[in-house]
Order: sequence, then C-alpha cells, then structure tokens
Amino acid sequence: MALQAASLVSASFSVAKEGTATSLRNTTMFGLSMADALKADFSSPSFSCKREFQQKNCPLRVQSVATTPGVTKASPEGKKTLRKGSVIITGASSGLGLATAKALAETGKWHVIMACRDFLKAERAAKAAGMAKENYTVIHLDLASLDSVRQFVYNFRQSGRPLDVLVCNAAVYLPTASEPTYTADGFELSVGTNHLGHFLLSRLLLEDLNKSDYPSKRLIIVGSITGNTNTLAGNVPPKANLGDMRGLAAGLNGLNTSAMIDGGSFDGAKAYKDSKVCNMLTMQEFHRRFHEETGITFASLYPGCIATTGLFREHIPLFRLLFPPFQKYITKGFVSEDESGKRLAQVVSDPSLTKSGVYWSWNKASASFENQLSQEASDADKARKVWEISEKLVGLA
Ligand code: NDP
Ligand code: PMR
Repeated sequence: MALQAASLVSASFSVAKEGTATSLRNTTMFGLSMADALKADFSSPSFSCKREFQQKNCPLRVQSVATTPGVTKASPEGKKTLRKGSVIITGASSGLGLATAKALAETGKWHVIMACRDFLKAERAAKAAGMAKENYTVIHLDLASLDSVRQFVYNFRQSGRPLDVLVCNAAVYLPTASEPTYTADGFELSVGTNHLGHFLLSRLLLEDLNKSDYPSKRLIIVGSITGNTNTLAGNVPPKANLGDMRGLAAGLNGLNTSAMIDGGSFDGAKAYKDSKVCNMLTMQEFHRRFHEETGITFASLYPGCIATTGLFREHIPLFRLLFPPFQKYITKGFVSEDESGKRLAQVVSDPSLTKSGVYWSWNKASASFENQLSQEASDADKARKVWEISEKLVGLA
C-alpha cells in the first residue's frame, strides 16, 4: 500500500515536471495550486466558510399530512395503512443513489424504480445491497440521450406504477478531461447529463407526479456545496459561474459555440459545478411555477462529502487516494455512502421535510437544516433564464 502510494506520488510529480497547464492542475493538492488559493475570493461579503457545517437550530416545520381515500385501505383491525410509495431514483446503480434506494427499500414502504444506464450493473448492485426483489425495478435510462429519456418515461408509464417521488441524482464529473465530450444530442456531457437530461425527465414526469394520490409528492434534485460560492468548498477554483449563459443559449455544442454555459473555454470541473447550479436553480423555478398549483414539494440538498463514490472515477489516482482522508480528518465534511443515503431517503419520505423550494443540508449531529444558497444559485432571473433556454434545447419550447 505504502509502495503503491509512493509510486502514485512520484508518478504525479514526474508529470508535473513536464510543466503543461493540464499536468500542473492534476498535480496540485486537490486541484488548488498556491496561485489558485490566493485567487480564491474568501473576502466576498456573502462568503461564509462555516455555513454548511454550522450547528444550527433546525428550523423544520412538522406538518400534518392529510391522507386521501385513494391511498389508504382499512386493515382487518380497522386501522388505515398507506400503500407503498413509488419512487424513481436516477443513477441508483452506485453511490448516493444506490444507498438511498437501499435505505428506502429496507423500510418495506417504498418500491424503488432504479433508472440506470447500465441494467446489469444496477441489478447486481441491488442484489449486493441486499434489496428484496419485490422492492425494486430497474428501468433503463441514459440521461445523455434525450431519446432515451423519452423512452424511459414511456416504459415507466407502461409499468402502470404511480409516481409519488422523483429523485434526480445521477451525475458525471470529468475534472481531468482536456477536451469536451458530448451527449447523443450534442450537448457538453456534464451539463447535458446532470442538468439537461434531468430537466427533460422532470418536466415530462411532472404530469405523473401530479396524478399521484400519495400524501406527499416530491421532486428532488441533488445539488452540491461546490456549486455554492458562499462556502469554502465553492470557492475552490474553478468556481461555478453561469455568466450571461451565452454558451448554453447557443447549445453547448462546441461547434459554433463554446461547450461551457458562460461561453468560456472548456473546464470539466467548472462544467460540473455549473451543472449543479442549474440543478439548484431548476428546483427553485419548479417551486415558483408549480408548487402552489400542484402541492408538489420541490427540494434540493447537499448530502455531505461522500468522498468514496464513483463520482471521482475520472480523477487521478492520487486524488482518489487522498480525498477521503482529507475530507475525513481535515475538512470533516466526509459522510459515508450509507449515511448520505439515509439523508436523501429523509428528503424523500420524512413527513417533516415537506417544505418546498428548500435546499437541505445536515449539521455535525446529522440533523437536517434549511441551508442558504449562494447569490447565483438563488438568482430568480437566472433560474427563469436557465428554464427557458433549457426548454428550447430539449425540445419542449
Ligand atoms: P456515483 O458516480 O457513485 O453515482 C452517479 C450515478 O449516476 C451512477 O449510478 C451512474 O451510473 C449514473 N449516471 C452517470 N451518467 C449517467 C447517464 N448518462 N444516465 C444515467 N445514469 C447516469 O456518484 P455519487 O453517488 O457521488 O453522485 C450522486 C449525486 O450526488 C450526484 O448528483 C452528485 O452531483 C451528488 N453529490 C455527490 C457528492 C459526493 O461527494 N460524492 C457531494 C455532493 C453531491 P453508472 O453506475 O452506470 O456509472
Ligand atoms: Mg473540496 C471546507 C470544506 C470542504 C468541503 C466540505 C468540500 C467538499 N471541500 C472542502 C474544502 C476544500 N476542497 C479545500 C480547502 C480544497 C483545496 C485543497 C478542496 C479541493 C477540492 C477538489 C480539488 N474539493 C473537491 C475537489 C474535487 O475535485 C471535488 C469536486 O469539486 O467535485 C466537483 C471536491 C469536493 N469538495 C467537497 C465536495 C463535496 C466535493 C465533491 C463533490 C461535489 O461537489 O459533488
């Protein structure tokens, strides 16, 4: 192990000697070179490095949940029992999505539709996690293809199951890519998958959620601290910034335009963070447009730093080796996959988390609290603009 680590370190140092921009970025500790660290804007008035970690009085409102006749049935003892909830989780084949699927399936109160691009991997993962067959179904979904998203919606409807909660969880992170790659429809892959694929999926499935007679219907879009520049993590370069969205408006296709939302040159880590800002803005725009009319709860969250997941599979080996202990012992932001799954499962099913338009986080005692988004991630004009441009890109307008 020590040998392996030593060889990883020396391998990465020898790359640094080549002196290219890419190798420099790859070999600085966690992507933050001295120069980057100095550039990080920690003096911004809205910046508060403690915010995500502060122990706060949890402002949860416990709301009584009204049940409707369609979802209850009288048991022989005359007690009313709720039918099983039906939840779609995208990217449930690993990491946070799998842990959430497991946590919900274990309660026996949920049927999980695992919306995954690799059918066999998802089946194996469910089995390995000990999920009972009757508690889940795998349906194929590749978010990097709008056709696949539409096909998924069709297949799900064919299953005849109701939809009570939709969790947009899947994501890709391509921090070491030097050139952009693209979805089937020609969008830069991170924003195309993490934002545009989910945007189409959630817009189409809103109708199904609306039909649900379950007591609490929810649409959850997973966000992240790294898209929020009011935190220390969000100030690690490259920072999220949608700019005037000229790249998004032009289709992110890298042909007649940049592959980046702000129109700048390609940076995989920034593209991921920008996609998370879009996720958090989309949740709020959904809330503004549909909460009152439909009663659906729209929510986002930062589940904690789950440093062991497949999200970092494209990162250099040295990063993957050091990132978990860095988060465990230095930032203390680390959470296990199991714990993160319990957190997201709470947002899916906890009767006290029905507030809409909220970005949830957890304090050190693992209690949920309503967190504040950065200025950009809560900008209503940007949210409307992301919505309107995205509608056009996915063929809804
Ligand atoms: P993982 O890589 O473990 O999980 C991502 C999932 O997304 C995988 O199941 C993957 O499928 C799936 N996926 C990727 N591309 C597609 C696609 N085109 N179509 C369908 N599914 C796809 O990462 P995490 O569990 O860490 O990430 C889950 C969510 O949590 C993401 O939204 C991420 O942004 C968020 N998050 C993660 C944090 C962390 O510290 N890890 C912190 C904050 C937020 P496959 O198994 O086939 O690769
Ligand atoms: Mg970060 C202060 C705490 C903190 C937290 C909670 C995170 C979470 N990070 C923190 C701090 C720092 N990180 C600092 C000080 C550095 C510079 C040394 C740093 C670096 C860093 C890198 C290079 N961090 C990273 C990366 C990644 O590649 C990860 C990333 O941005 O993925 C998009 C990442 C993350 N840090 C986090 C979290 C949760 C991530 C990854 C997951 C995500 O946002 O989805």
